[in-house]
Amino acid sequence: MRRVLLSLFGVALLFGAFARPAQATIRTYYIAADEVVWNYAPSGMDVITGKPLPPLAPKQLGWAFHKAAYHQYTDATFKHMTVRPADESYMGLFGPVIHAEVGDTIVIHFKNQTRFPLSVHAHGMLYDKSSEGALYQDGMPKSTKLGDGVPPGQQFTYSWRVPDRAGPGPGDPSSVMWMFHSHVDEVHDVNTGPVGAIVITRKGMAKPDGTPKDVDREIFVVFAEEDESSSLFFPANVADPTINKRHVKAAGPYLTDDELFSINGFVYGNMPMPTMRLGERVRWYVMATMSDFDFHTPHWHGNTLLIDGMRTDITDISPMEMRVGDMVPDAAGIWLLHCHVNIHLDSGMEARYEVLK
Ligand SMILES: [Cu+2]
Repeated sequence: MRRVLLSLFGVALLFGAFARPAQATIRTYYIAADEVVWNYAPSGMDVITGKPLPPLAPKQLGWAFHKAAYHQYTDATFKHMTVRPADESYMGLFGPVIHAEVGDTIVIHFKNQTRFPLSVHAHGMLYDKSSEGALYQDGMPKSTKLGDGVPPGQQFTYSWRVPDRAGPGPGDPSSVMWMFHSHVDEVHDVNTGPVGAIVITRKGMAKPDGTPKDVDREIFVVFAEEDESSSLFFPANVADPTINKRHVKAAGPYLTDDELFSINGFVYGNMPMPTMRLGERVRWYVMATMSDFDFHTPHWHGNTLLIDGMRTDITDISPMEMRVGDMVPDAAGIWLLHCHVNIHLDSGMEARYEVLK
């Protein structure tokens, strides 16, 4: 009898240990997809050379287009957009950035404020089929598919868990980046614009806001060959005389010269400069989107980085590839950051960053 009681006591202790609530944080974000008119070269200049932009190609609509972007909002009313600080204006079309620590759960309240069905599909996270945000025949009942294509004006809540395998691996620094984007009609959705980032910090390495403790400044850059003739807005852009001022005729897809080799939605140095200070621990999150040939070789002038444990000032990214690089700048000044693929560089895939004293 005594032995039975003891084992029951043991089972109770064990149960207690497992039933103790985990130290997990729920990170809640309100994100809408909004329609914007986006100008890739708002200064109207080639800021790198100080000269005018190159002349429009014969079938180029212009430098500005109707696009969609994800925006963060303060609450469930989706009335107040979260104000992006001035020092993050360089992020342009890209964002928002979600931060979480391994063990957390991320909840995204999504509202589609555009005219097209769109979704939020996350890379790297652990989710149920209903939170995948990708539309295809996956054997699931229709009742689970609302998040795979949220109709205009409607909302959906995605829930993603952040287990170890969503966080940094043994060779990674204290945080890794994943992307999220719309995946109803993936090729067209991504060229329409909405793409954001998720930073996952190693367990025990996150500040309360989820950013890594051993980093002073995080910088995000997306190298994207934006094919505007693959955008969902393509017919609307062609038909809009404020966008298509020269009335370029385009009867079907791929009939314009609108492939913009952009960084965060900017070409020819129009990206506002991200700034950092000498000696700061700067973490660069770099990725490519997808297009006909979204292979890029970002090159940082002036300073070096540690990527995959190796020292470099250049890296390579394939379509939708994501990379993390750590820089401790020791050279002050304004420095070029550009793609080393010649045709991309010639087409304006260049920006600058500034290291302050
Ligand atoms: Cu490139």
